[in-house]
Amino acid sequence: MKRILITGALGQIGSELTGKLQEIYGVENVLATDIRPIENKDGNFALLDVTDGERMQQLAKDFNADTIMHMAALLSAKAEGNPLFAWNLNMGGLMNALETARNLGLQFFTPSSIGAFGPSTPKIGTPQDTLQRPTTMYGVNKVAGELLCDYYFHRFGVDTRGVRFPGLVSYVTPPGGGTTDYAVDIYYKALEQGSYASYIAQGTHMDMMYMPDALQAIVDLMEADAAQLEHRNAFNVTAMSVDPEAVAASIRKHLPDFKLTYDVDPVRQGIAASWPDSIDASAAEREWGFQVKYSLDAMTADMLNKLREKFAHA
Ligand code: AKB
Repeated sequence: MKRILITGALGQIGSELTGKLQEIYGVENVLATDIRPIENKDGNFALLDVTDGERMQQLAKDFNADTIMHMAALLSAKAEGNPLFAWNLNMGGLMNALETARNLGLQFFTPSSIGAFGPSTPKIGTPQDTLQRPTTMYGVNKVAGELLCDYYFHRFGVDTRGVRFPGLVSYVTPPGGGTTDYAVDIYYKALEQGSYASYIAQGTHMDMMYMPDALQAIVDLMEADAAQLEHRNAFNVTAMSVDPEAVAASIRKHLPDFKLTYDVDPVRQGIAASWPDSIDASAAEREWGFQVKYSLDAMTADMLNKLREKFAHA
């Protein structure tokens, strides 16, 4: 992996992944693309609507890419608001990225999600290989995407790889339109207002991971010896299983007066209730050495420090 084209480079993961890849492989070896223009960033950038497969392939060819990381997607709550648009963007973009990889012989990465599971999936210690009957458009897209990535490997020999991300927490780019976003918002509000009204109900557990661990997981999987990969795509990865109260309790270790209240949003609560409480990441640990550095408390300490610095410089 040395010449990498990233789609969705201004998104929640893409904006940090771009910097990480530039650090590892060199600024000149990363081409960031997004549908929105980029401002004040180092490195190569091109405008790209991922539903335009011809342009995607031309950009990858001109850049002499050997890898494509397809990050552009509509998240779960937004996708429920506009299911047809979500299908066209999430599936159309993915097909274009897979075709680009197939035609140009590129290594390929795309994230799946805990959203690929549904209410009939085992909720606790959700296995790597299990029942997947999601009830959201986002989940339908993710399951179809996982299958397509496997298909492109078996049918065309494309070196496809991917993980199922849990909710990702970061102080850099706010997420947009996800179900797990409360776990980011809560830190901002803790510092700004000393209180937070959670749209996810008390006792609703979901998996989460701190962004530095998520970025390292992507690099480690892409660098892993292909011979060790039994699964290749959609590896369960997680760092913690938390509900809003657990995050609040962790915040109170730094801000003892922090108050958590509830103002539950039925749409996002319904999605959260259909997802696992905790997933089992042992296949990723076994096959490519997946591990995390940040527990809930370590993440909280870092989030609060970094957000304080960010607010001080705003
Ligand atoms: C979302 O909430 O939609 C995402 C995800 C878990 O895929 N963060």
